Parts: sequence; structure tokens; C-alpha cells
Amino acid sequence: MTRILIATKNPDKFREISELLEGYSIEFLSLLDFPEIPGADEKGLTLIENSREKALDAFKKTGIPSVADDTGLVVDALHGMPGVFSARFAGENATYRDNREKLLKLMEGVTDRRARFVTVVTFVKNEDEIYSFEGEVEGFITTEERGSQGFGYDSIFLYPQLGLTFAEIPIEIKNKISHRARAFREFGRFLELHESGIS
Ligand code: ITT
Repeated sequence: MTRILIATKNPDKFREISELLEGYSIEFLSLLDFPEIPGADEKGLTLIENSREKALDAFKKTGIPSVADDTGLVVDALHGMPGVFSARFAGENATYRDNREKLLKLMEGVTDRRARFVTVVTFVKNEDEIYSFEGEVEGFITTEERGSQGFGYDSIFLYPQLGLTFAEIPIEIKNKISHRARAFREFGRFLELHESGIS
């Protein structure tokens, strides 16, 4: 069976990604299966650079075709922050909660609450064949946390079409409409066309 390594150390992301990729006749591994391999440095200034770095690093260390996801929450009133710095917004070892609290604080009294999640997925089939796919979803930053599902910034991201935050909807629904779902759907289409060529 064909194997692809999902180059993430984040179990929440891995859970979503493995559900998004269900149905392909491919065995998906994650970096959680390789505890000896440290996560790649995310030194890039863009999501595409970081997703490429993560996938290429995993490929070089394992020889397995690898796919990585780099995601950011882009807030208009904060000139695009936290963006590529979403994981470390409140500091190097910040928790999801620290990051949400910092964002809500910065947004106190701000009326323009428009934001979007952006995901860039990069697939490294080998060092010469590298492909990227992007997905995004528009929404608003709430004034307080709502909901307990999801992870990261989900409880403060309002999806206006449903009037609910991403933490108030089950993963099956988030996985139909999210930034990550859109990017991985593109990757899925790519696999359908090229799957037979993956070693
Ligand atoms: P890997 O690099 O190991 O994949 P990471 O957590 O560092 O894990 P990212 O840099 O892509 O991954 O993610 C940045 C942060 O954005 C992440 O830590 C979460 O706080 C947040 N995030 C990512 N996807 C999200 C989602 O679907 N919903 C809410 N927050 C999300």
C-alpha cells in the first residue's frame, strides 16, 4: 500500500487531517509515529515557506512522501496578525488559551472584527516534485469564547453562515467548511489524479 507521512506533531491537526483523507487507498502516518524526529524549525515568514519546510524536512529524514499543513489566523484589524505566528502568538511556549486570551485582549473595543483562517498544504513527493494547495475561510473574531470542540482559535472564530464558532460545531461539519478542508480537498483531487505514481 502507498504511504504518505503527515508532517505534523499537533495531534488536533492530525485528527482533522486523517478524517479529511479517509477513503483514499493510502496509509497515512504522522510525525507522532516518529518521536525521535524533532519538528522542523518554522523560520519562514509565510505559510507556504513553513509548510514546504515541514514537508521537505520530514521527507529528507524518512524518505517517505510527506505532506504538511501550515495554518494562520489572519485578523484584518491587527494588520494580518497573528498569521504565520499563530502558534507562538503569546510567546514561544504559549498554550492555545494564552494565544486566544492575547488576541481577545488586543481586540477589546475594536469594531472591525473580520478575520480568516488560511491553510497552506505542501506535498513533497520527492525533492524535485513539490506541490502546494491553499484553503481559506472568512469569519469574525467573537468578543468572548464560545464552544468547547475544536482547538486553537476555534472558540473565538465565528463562522457567519451558521452563526456559530468553529468550537460550537462538530468536527464532521468543520471538516466540510474549514480552511483545512478546502486545502486538503485540493490535495485529495491531486492524489486522485496522481496517486498511482506515489512510491
Ligand atoms: P505543526 O507545525 O506540528 O503541524 P502547529 O500547531 O505548530 O503544528 P501551525 O503552525 O500550522 O501548526 O498552527 C498554528 C496555530 O494555529 C496552531 O497552533 C493553532 O493554535 C492554530 N490553528 C491551526 N489550525 C487551526 C484550526 O483549524 N482551528 C483553530 N486554530 C487553529
